[in-house]
Amino acid sequence: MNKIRYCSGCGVRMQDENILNIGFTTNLDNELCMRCFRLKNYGEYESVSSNVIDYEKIMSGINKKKDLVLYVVDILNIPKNLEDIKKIIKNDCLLILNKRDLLPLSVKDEKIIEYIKNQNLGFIDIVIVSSEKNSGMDNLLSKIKKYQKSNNVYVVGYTNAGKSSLISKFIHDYGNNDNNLTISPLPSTTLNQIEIPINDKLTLIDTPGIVDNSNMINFVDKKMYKKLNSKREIKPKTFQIRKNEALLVGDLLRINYLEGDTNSFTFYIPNEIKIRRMRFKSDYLKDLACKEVDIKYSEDLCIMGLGFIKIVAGCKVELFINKDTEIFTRKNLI
Ligand SMILES: Nc1nc2c(ncn2[C@@H]2O[C@H](COP(=O)(O)OP(=O)(O)OP(=O)(O)O)[C@@H](O)[C@H]2O)c(=O)[nH]1
Ligand SMILES: [Mg+2]
Repeated sequence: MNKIRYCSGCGVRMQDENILNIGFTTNLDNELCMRCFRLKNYGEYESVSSNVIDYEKIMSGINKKKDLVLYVVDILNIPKNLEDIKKIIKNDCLLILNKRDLLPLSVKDEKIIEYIKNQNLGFIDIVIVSSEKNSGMDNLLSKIKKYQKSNNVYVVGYTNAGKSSLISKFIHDYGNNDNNLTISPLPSTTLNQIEIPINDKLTLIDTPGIVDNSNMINFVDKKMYKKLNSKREIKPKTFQIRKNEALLVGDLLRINYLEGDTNSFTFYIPNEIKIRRMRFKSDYLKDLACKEVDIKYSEDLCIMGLGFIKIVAGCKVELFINKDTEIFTRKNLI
């Protein structure tokens, strides 16, 4: 009988029988499955359908225990209803806002923490980190020590939030093991839960990301994935806009300004995505779904996967965008 081995990059059970199935390796003594090996060594991305992930089993396993859960969220793309995670996980949750490096340094962390605390969503605490820049980790470690119920601490969140990246930094900063977790800009990189002992008091458990079907990342090509997964501090771009003017954001989004006074739109989106003015009368991108949005005074327009636009005055806009991408408004975050 074949021995049972799990890939230390994505957690999948390895097999040496079918190259077309996940977990394939030529040698069951390898640490990594072929997909993780290729990703790490050659940067070759191979997407995997999230259907292969047994979320129900993983999530119900977490619920059966009282262990602390770290809920990792991409700070640029904070979900509309952060508290929805509680429908899936009943454990104590520490909210981790990751990718801090994307927001300008001038933004105050305390302000963002207050903003979320004021919503009383039931998280036991909120921590802001950057896995990329390895910042905020000491603070996170001290909060984990404060709230952990046992050695085991689960790391959950939507796909691409940076769960594996965060754990890798923990291994690097506080652990004595090798770091083998696979990290990639594609959704569904981690395929099964993986236990990573950090020290004799803490084991982090990486889990596959929950797939958010309303995230733009699902509808773009690999080149655009990389752009949306930026590593550079955002330089916010402000546009003054008036009635009957239009803006084009990459080839992803068109904004028609329908009603309202002269307004100011400040874009917090990856620098790699270009924004330009376009003719209001042009038909460009009009084949995409059209969504009308009423924006109140001091609200952000959030576009899941792309980032957000800070808007000053109330107005009405018309957006042309992929039909499944979620769009919502919220009070200005910053
Ligand atoms: N700018 C920035 N990018 C980050 C940060 N943390 C992670 N990333 C990037 O986000 C992408 C996803 O990272 P992963 O660690 O694979 O995310 P994950 O949550 O484990 O994803 P799944 O395994 O698919 O659920 C990669 O391109 C990372 O380099 C961060 O702090 N800042
Ligand atoms: Mg992962």
